[in-house]
Amino acid sequence: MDVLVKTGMDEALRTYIKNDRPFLGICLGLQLLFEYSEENGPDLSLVEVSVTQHYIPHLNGLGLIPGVVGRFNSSNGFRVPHIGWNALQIAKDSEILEDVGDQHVYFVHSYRAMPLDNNTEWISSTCNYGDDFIASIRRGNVHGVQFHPEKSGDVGLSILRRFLQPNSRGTKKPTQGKASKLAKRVIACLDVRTNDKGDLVVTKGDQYDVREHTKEKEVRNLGKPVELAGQYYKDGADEVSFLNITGFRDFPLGDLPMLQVLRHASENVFVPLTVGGGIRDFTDANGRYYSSLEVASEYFRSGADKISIGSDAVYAAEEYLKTKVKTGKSSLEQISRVYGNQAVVVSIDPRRVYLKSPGDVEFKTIRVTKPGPNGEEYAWYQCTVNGGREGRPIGAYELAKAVEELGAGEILLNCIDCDGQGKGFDIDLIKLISDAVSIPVIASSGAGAVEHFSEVFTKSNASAALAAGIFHRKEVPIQSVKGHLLKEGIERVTAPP
Ligand code: 1PR
Repeated sequence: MDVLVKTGMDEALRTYIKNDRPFLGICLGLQLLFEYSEENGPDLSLVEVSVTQHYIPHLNGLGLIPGVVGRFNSSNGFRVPHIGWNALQIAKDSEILEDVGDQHVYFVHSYRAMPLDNNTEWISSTCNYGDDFIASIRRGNVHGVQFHPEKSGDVGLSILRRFLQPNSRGTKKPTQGKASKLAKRVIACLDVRTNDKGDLVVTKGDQYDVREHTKEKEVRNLGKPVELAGQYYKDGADEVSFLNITGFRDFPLGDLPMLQVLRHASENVFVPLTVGGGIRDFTDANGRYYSSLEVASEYFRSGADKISIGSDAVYAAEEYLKTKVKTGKSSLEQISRVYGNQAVVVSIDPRRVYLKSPGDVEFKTIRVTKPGPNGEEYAWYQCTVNGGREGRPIGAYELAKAVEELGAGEILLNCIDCDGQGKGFDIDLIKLISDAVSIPVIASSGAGAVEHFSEVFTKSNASAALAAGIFHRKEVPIQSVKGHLLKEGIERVTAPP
């Protein structure tokens, strides 16, 4: 809205829409049609200077549709942001939604507008997430959708096609989507780094060791990042993550191949892309300073929908727990302030440390399901930085709660002990963290069979499960995971007809 007002586009848009010219607003593009939004209070001290110069404290919308865009209420047990695939309840004929039916579409947002008596005439569909909120509007040639058609796979592409080519719209009545819950997501993860020959490859470690156990100790090469991402999209992955695993030492903006990977992948992959690795403030060899916000912005511009912060989030959480002050200066706070917390994932790399007694450390301790090698019944999960190379004085539990307060929108929960072992997710850890926070948690590390996915979804509150090795080695296809979840009655993304 700030940019629209500054450039005079707000008035032009109002006139354009009132004249019933073709319009499709996506996510914020729908939200700005309402009267005003509660998002982004006037806390100017936390905003980048370039943004504050033109900052409007009370964010008015275009005021074309009655209603206020407010925050989801997380107190009723629903995790905020609302991230993932959900179904629509069609309220009226919208033409562009004709092919949706029972299929899920992808949402990622913390704010939404609600149906009111005086805006019902606009509403073409709603979605239920705790409450029924407005998922799309339509009046004449004016459309708006809260979800992301450009990230909703084939069904999303059909929505865009129907908008762009009105002649392709039929007279078919849209079929009603059946009531659905937010689907549990299945995510394919690509750990990416340069191998010893200088090629960017997808690699995969055992407990984070990505080198072959041969004399040469080469970096394991499991394929090319863009090709594999495209393959996983076709196979039905609900999201794809790229982790630039040597980003902690190689500056990502110097590592242009990673940006190119994102650009090329986003040309063919129409589900959300997350990228992580190396997001921090950096001064290059020529003394030029880059803020973490610049690094993240470059990733977003290259096609990422979410960025993931590892090491830098650990330092920020340690500082926050020590001082109890939110400085607004950490990469996590800056990026979530500018891009919204739904765009910021924190990747945690914990290692299990067994204990004889729960009082042995100052960190949150749990009673483990399986005792340790010396019969220990307790453990804590120590966070690490730099790809597991350095243990830090903070537990995964303390970190998760701190980063939620600092503005993380989601947690990617790895476990070094389980990584690449194929023996299942660390349910003790995932239960601990997913019960501790109200943002979505992605379970990661250890998937070896379809049953491991249903296990993690039934025994913990994880919102998504991520795997790498079994997909790269073609041991378990993504579709078998989804077929299994369907059989077990776990809500998962519906396949196209
Ligand atoms: O610290 O902000 O630069 O971020 C670095 C990122 O790179 C972090 O997200 C960190 O988890 C990741 N990373 C660093 N080193 C490694 C490594 O493997 N040597 N990969 C690494 C982490 C874990 C998962 C893996 C799952 C599933 N890999 O990404 O994909 O464990 O594997 P599985 O299904 O085969 O068990 P920063």
